[in-house]
Amino acid sequence: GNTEKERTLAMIKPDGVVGNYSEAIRKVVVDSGFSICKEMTIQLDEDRASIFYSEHSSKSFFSSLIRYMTSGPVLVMVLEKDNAITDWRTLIGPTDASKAKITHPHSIRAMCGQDSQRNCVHGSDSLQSAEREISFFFDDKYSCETVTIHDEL
Ligand code: DGI
Repeated sequence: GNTEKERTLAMIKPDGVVGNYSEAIRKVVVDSGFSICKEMTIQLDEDRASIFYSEHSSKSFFSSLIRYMTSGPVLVMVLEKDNAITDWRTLIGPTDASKAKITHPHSIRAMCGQDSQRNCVHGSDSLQSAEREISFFFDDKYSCETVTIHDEL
């Protein structure tokens, strides 16, 4: 039969890109068994950042979040592996990077984030979010060649 691996959207946020963490993060990604299917560096504008984070539009931190997310380029990646969504969320650690440094010292956010806003990386939080966020950045849905494993047994 065919086994579909799972995909998630990972993003290195402006503080991560500017702080030169992209290579270190890519190494963690690959060492943790993810395939990087797609990768793109992009400068978000206010409209696009607002749509990406629309679920937070009523929050007090929204305008600050959009200013931060548009302050420089981001690196978006489609990652693929079994259980990619949950495993990437586990690797990046809790939202507040200052807390992550204490509770999850080996997480990516502990490595390169600073606080609850400047937390260096993003990861989709559900299958539904992953599908929305991947198609938000990438239109070629079937371009990841490693997506299907043809089991011989
Ligand atoms: O899925 P996460 O990124 O871990 O967290 P989330 O979906 O709750 O929030 C999305 C982003 O919004 C988060 O990565 C940074 C920002 N954010 C969340 N909570 C706060 C925040 N920004 C500020 N300034 N203050 C917050 O409390």
